[in-house]
Amino acid sequence: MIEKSFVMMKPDAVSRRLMGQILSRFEEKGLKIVALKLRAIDEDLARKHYGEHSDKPFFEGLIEYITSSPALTMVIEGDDAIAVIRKMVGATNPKEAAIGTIRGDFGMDTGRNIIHASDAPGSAKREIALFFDEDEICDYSMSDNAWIYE
Ligand code: IDP
Ligand code: MG
Repeated sequence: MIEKSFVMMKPDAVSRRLMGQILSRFEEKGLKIVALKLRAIDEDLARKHYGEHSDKPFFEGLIEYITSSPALTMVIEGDDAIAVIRKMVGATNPKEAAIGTIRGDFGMDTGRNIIHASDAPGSAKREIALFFDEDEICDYSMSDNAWIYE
């Protein structure tokens, strides 16, 4: 099923100049970028986005990290995109994430783990609406579609 996922390169990815490399991975895989915005995430938005973790001991540090410097927010589309992207992102702790995944290749610490990606259709819908207006999401077709999908 064609799905949309909310993906965010966190401030460490942007500040370490990893945006191009990471974006290339999604393009090379055959996924479609349908929205993309570099933006500062304010405290209110960060708290809403990570609301499910508000009771965790790492929560305040997480809010500080996410709001510390701009992040690259995206909506990425493709067949089973939510699960495919989570697989490309890798485990939450970059030391445990498989080599070949984004976190496994670029990170060291759970508190600096490079990238966020929606984990299920419900959270994808919620997160996309939190970060993008409907008219910011592009509807277009790729000329290589028949070479990516059977
Ligand atoms: P996920 O991003 O792989 O879905 P979650 O468990 O949902 O992982 O946690 C959300 C984010 O909170 C993580 O990506 C990471 O930035 C941060 N986080 C989770 N656990 C810890 C921790 O133990 N220390 C510091 N930050 C953490
Ligand atoms: Mg999560």
